[in-house]
Amino acid sequence: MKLYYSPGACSLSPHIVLREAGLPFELVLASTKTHKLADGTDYYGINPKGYVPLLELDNGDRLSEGPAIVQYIADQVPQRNLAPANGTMGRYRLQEWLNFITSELHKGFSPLFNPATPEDYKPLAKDRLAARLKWVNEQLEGKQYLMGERFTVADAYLFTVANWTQFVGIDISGLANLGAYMGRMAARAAVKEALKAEGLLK
Ligand SMILES: N[C@@H](CCC(=O)N[C@@H](CS)C(=O)NCC(=O)O)C(=O)O
Repeated sequence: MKLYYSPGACSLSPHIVLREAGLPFELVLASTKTHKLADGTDYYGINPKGYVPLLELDNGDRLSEGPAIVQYIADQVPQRNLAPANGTMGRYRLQEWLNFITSELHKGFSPLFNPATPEDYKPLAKDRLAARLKWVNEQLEGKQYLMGERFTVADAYLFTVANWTQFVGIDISGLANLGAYMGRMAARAAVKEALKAEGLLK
């Protein structure tokens, strides 16, 4: 498989999951600014949406949208328990998290990274994200991971987006559960390997 990614972007989530899954894959850098690959290939020709992540399967099929990609990877290695089984309430709970992270967190950060966003909108966007993260902090009370004691693909996604708080000036130092969770996630071998491979950790 090939994962089209950009360092530190939301593609870090499926990147972590591929490593947690122990599956072989190739990383292909796709610039979110120029929309070109390192060799100059137009990325829009590969993913007409222009964004990462994109997973290319060995049969050539291409799957986009982070929440779908991470579930696909989890389902290739059911023995690793990266997601509750399809059709169970646990899977719907996982999807509830993935949808929350994608729509309420991830897309809340996007305007903060966009140079075209008017400055006076940014405090509003940050306050909204801070309120959402406070709620996540409460949900993590007494839990190791979002779904309980076990890591799931939703954790790779939450870690990826919550990590962006440091770049946009959202202070999460008062959110003790979230802080401890981020430390636990950063200590996972797959997370460290993914960060290293993206040039984000020495
Ligand atoms: N709905 C997509 C959004 C992906 C997305 O926002 N990707 C960003 C990086 S975090 C990107 O590639 N932006 C560049 C662009 O949209 O051209 C998903 O959840 O996978």
